[in-house]
Amino acid sequence: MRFSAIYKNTLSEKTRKILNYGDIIVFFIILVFKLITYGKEISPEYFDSSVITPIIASVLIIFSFSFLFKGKKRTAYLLIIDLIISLILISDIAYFRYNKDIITVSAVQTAKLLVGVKSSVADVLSIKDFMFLLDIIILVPTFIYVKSINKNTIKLKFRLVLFLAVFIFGAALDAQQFHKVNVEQPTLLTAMSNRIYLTKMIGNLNFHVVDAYNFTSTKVKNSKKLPEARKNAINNYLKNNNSIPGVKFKSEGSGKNLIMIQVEALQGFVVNKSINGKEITPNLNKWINKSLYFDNYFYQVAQGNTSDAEFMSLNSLYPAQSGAAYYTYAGNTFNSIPKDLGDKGYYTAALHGYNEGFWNRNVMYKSEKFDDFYGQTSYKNDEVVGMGLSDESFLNQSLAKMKTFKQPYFSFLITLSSHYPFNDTAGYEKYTMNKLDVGEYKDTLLGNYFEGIHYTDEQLGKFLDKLDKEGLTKNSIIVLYGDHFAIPKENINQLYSFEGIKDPTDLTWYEYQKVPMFIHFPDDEHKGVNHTYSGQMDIYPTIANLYNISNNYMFGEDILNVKDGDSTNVTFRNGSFTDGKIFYVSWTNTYYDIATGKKIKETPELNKKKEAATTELEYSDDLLNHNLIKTFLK
Ligand code: GP9
Ligand code: MN
Repeated sequence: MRFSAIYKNTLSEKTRKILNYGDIIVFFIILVFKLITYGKEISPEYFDSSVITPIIASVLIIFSFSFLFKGKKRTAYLLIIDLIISLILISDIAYFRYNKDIITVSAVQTAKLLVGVKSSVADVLSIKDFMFLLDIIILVPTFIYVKSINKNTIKLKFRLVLFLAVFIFGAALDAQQFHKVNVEQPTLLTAMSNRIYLTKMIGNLNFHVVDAYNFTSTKVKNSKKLPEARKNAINNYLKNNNSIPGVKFKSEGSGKNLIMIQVEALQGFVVNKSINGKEITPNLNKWINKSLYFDNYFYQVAQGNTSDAEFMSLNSLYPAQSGAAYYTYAGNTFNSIPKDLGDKGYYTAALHGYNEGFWNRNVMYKSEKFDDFYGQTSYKNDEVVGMGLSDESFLNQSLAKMKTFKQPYFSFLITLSSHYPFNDTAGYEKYTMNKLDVGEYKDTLLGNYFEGIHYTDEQLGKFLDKLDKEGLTKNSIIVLYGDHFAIPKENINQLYSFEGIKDPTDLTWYEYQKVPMFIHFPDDEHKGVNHTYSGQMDIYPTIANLYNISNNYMFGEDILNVKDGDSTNVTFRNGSFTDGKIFYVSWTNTYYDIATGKKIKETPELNKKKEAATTELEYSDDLLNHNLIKTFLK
């Protein structure tokens, strides 16, 4: 006691002033250290010095507020903040261990969906995680020490200046980081496709702030009660949409397995196309000839990309207006294909050899009622091509799993290797037995895509042939389709020049947004080409008829039992639509005659169709925003 008193008296005024802030300084250092440790723990693959800036920025903001308090209040502020952050980090680490992803508010909300029956919170936690609480050992004595020398001499004015300076500095650093993310991946902050990467870019604390903001803003936006009349209108509209049961193909799949394969970036124009005398997709071409092939089938994805393709195909609901439905609506009730086939006694499984948390699949697949999700951790990562586990290994391992599934089953497989920017040409070449010579297109985006999709085609061919050999094609219906474009709009001229297109219009662009879709029936039955204009919204209604499922909550139409003429109504998220004869392009408010390729004037009838397309999108939005399937099912 005496010693410390003497020691304190010997401190110069300046040192004493600095030591007055000792608690805040120690708090700052510890927090940054903890956040860096956490970052390293969850994503060593992304871990480099660039993670430090966003961490410092967010800590500076939190830390700036401590200048507003003094004495006991400051100690309380620092302790509470430290505790909250420690608990967040512990939950994050524990969640990561099980889900290989960052925890979100909606994941917490649907917590009961997340932890498998077998694992409890205790299983997921490890003693090591509580290290994040150990800093208390340093913090508490520091607080006591600072309190003992703190004479509360610092004036409020000065503290206010300090607060503002630190806050503004932190906010500016943060803004710079957010700007960087927005330029690099404009939809990442709203759609949250890759949360681990986002966390690296903006830091853990910012991630949780953005997530909480997204969650609350959706909640606030949707808090207004939907009038009963509106609910009834939507309910009636949907009932009407599927009121006439299909006659053709009815129940052809009943009792049979359903194998659905969503192929990464498989675009329509590569089908039956050759380069330097060699087919780009010889295997798909072969299977198309054995199947019912839909050659006017569009992808309809929005910001949710791959996840939107899944969402539409499995639910026949439109993608979210912004962001990804797989993230925003993961807590909703769905009447999905796995749910309805599950009710019929099917075993249902989703298979994808990539990070389980990507596109929030780990959460969403539970809501869609898949019995099981086999993600990255269910596969041996023995061969990497492109973004991750190679399609070859993924499909081989998936087949081995499928052979153990109780029949009848629904297997939903999502491939990966042919992912943009297709630059793992070394990988494609190494693992392709029948190499493709892309000639002058070598090392261009288009050439790389040809190599990538050629590789994937080969793996799909091997997989389908094996299904055949195993006799599985005899008692299964196979549906295969592309998820979305491969060649983005900004590179579309490469594609146009390859195709020899001279004066492309917006209609031309849309005509190139078709993706292959085929349904293979046992014994190659019903093979042929179906030219119906249709899209991803229409898969489920088609399957519903094939499997005798009655689902009143689908916006799409059964392609094999179209009501009027030769098209379903294909509506895109941006309001563009086609009825197979005309094409409306929303961003220029222009109608095209598909047969002539010429622009046409709006007629009252066309205007009505345009309104109808918008209404349908609004209905779908209301249905998702107010979780109406849950209400309707009651
Ligand atoms: C990864 C994959 C890619 O799991 O499905 O999604 P994308 O980037 O194509 O939307
Ligand atoms: Mn994709």
